[in-house]
Amino acid sequence: MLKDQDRIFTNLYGMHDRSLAGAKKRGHWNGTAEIIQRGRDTIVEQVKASGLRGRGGAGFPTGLKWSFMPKVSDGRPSYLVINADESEPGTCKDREIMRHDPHTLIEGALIASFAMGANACYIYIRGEYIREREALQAAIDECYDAGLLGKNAAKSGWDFDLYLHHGAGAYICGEETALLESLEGKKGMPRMKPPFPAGSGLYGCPTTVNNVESIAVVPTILRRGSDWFASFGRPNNAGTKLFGISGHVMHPCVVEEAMSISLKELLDRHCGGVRGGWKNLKAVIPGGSSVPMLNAAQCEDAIMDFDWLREQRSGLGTAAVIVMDQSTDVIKAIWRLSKFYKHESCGQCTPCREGTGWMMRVMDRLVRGEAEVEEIDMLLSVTKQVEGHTICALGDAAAWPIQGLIRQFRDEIEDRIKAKKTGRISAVAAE
Ligand code: L3W
Ligand code: SF4
Repeated sequence: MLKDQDRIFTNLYGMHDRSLAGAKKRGHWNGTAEIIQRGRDTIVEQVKASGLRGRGGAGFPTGLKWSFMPKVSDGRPSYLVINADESEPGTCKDREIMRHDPHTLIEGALIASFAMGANACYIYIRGEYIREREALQAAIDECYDAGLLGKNAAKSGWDFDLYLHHGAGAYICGEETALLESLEGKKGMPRMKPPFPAGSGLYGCPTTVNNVESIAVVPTILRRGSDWFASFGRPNNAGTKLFGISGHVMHPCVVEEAMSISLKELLDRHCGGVRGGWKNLKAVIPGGSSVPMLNAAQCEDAIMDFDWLREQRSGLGTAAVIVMDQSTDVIKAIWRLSKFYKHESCGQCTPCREGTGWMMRVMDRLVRGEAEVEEIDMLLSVTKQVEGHTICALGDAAAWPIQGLIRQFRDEIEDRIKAKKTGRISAVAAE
């Protein structure tokens, strides 16, 4: 278990002093100028050595991503954009950072921007996060007043401005290129990649888009050392990590733990275990709504990191752990997600626009048991035609949970169809 002294986000645990004075007491903004004076290359190398992988869902190595930014400007400015559009169903970890520890994020933004040659950073915050944007804006104002932002920020010799931009409620704006479009004042529609943002991002300029948690851990990594961060978790899965646990546990919570903790320890230690005991567990979505669920047998041995979950054909995603006990109608749970993805598809590419509608309509019948058994394979084939054939990852995200449902609970889907045909069930509420 992670010891208290190794937690980065200590303010989540009861103190709730998010002021600059409180942040300084916890060690933030301590020696920031000295960190910056290590130089760009050293900072990037230290982040690489820490093994930090992006905390937004894809797990791309953070230091490597930073190294794609140009070392010498061709006249275009470089930007850091922080993705705070946390909208993945089940996910609320970045909210905790912005609400309770905004200074950790702001200090990280300054250091990361310097390391990428950016004099400006935009934080794109989910529109519904009203209290969080108030907390962040208050912290940004405090920093300008204290000389930690602006010209010669924190006496580092680096000029740095930080802007907070509010989203307006579209899930797709959490996709990095849709976010950039939205930031430019356009409709939030994903761009084709390549070019990746490091080559052509915000206003056609070199840009790195990083998740809130990825940036907020950087100052502590650079203070305590890459080896310290890399000492947590299995190889290639380094660090401490925020997990947001919801659903059928006794005490849902957001908690910081060492990467590669077992699912059992995570739930028992921090959430009072599964409602009705471990034997009552039916399934777990381990990383937000876009990743396929694990069945109870897989959960027995589950290790909460990128590689173990990928080997199980699931994923760590946003580390939003959604626990479902035996009372759960898993078909209905995934039907609800398919409605969500249909609604949030931006509609610009055909496999996603049409496929999400197809998948939702078949799920509509499956949840009521009003389909033919053969339609299960037809649905699976539709998911395969969507997966990997779209401009952005929303198509995959719509396909994968359905694939997981069919893989883990085909019997339950077939039983429902048979029960409906023989009159054993009359209707399943699908509202
Ligand atoms: C330069 C290359 N850059 C990749 C960069 C790329 C991006 C990052 C990861 O989706 C997933 C998605 C959701 N040269 C590069 C390169 N990059 N190759 O690396 O890229 P990618 O395409 O693997 O993923 P993505 O498009 O960032 C993210 C999943 O996360 N997800 C949840 C998302 C929701 C939230 C939220 O609510 N906050 O994050 C959960 O699983 O489905 O699969 O920066 O540019 N050759
Ligand atoms: Fe839009 Fe869906 Fe295509 Fe992404 S996959 S660009 S959300 S239509």
